[in-house]
Amino acid sequence: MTENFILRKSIGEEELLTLLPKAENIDYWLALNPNSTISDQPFQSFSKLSAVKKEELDDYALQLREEGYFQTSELIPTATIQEMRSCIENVKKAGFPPTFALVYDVFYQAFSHFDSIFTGILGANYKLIPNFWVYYIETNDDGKGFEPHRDAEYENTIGPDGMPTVITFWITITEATPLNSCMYMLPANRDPQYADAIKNLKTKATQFALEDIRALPTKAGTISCWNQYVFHWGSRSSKHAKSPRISYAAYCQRADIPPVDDKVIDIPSVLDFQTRLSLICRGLYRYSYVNFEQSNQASTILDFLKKHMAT
Ligand SMILES: O=C(O)CCC(=O)C(=O)O
Ligand SMILES: [Fe+2]
Repeated sequence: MTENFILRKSIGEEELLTLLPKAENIDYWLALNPNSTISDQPFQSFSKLSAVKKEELDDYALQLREEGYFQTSELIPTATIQEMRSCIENVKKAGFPPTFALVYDVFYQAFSHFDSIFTGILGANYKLIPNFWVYYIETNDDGKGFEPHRDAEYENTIGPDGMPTVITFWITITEATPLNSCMYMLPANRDPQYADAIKNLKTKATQFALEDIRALPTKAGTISCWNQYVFHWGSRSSKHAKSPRISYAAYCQRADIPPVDDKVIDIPSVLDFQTRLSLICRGLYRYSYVNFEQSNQASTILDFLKKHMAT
């Protein structure tokens, strides 16, 4: 494991340990959210909805090239966002890390709404890299997002045209504000160390001016995308915040470069319950590995995650 993994996020191990056996049972999840489905083909209803206008796409591509990120308008319908939120709230109330909500179809069906943007940015047949995480930032002073970092898992993923071949997508399920932990971004063109970061994943961000930090308040149902090297973080929440900040994230890559990771998923494709569980376990293992390693229950949890990752 590299230094990258130390950055990541904490999990309540003791609670998780007692819950793990339930996680293997699809009926448990279906009963937990009776209005949501878990089918073998969550992309089945996949259709090219809401094609984005060319001028809009050109703007996104330009900002991505110059500043390393872009954000869309609100693309996901309210009913879909509400279903996602119920799934996440119920999974969390049951004591699981919110990332387990990704067993439900709705999070994959939502690709219908992003498809034209991802295709415009990454080209046809782009792939999902299932580095999953669901963020649930509580409305208190302890709540905070993921600390300042570059995603920096893969080097040299900027093409000759300046466009990324891999993007992170981060989708808001509630509105993100400075009070409940929105994203903060150092635009690539304000970061003196950005060019080095593309080649050297360990490059820090220590030379920028504070006034160049940009807050990204974001409405629910919006897609934010950034490249692997732009410096960013989820800020600290406040007890005065009215609503938790909830979002989910993963990566996509172009189809015409070799897979950047060990798991890369076609869209649409079969993605049954077992596979989804294995990908959720992979995300938890990958991004919480250090936490688990330090806890007393670590070996049981890691064994569970590894068993499912192998399926
Ligand atoms: O939501 C957050 O706090 C951080 C998200 C992030 O850094 C990412 O998805 O790359
Ligand atoms: Fe990140």
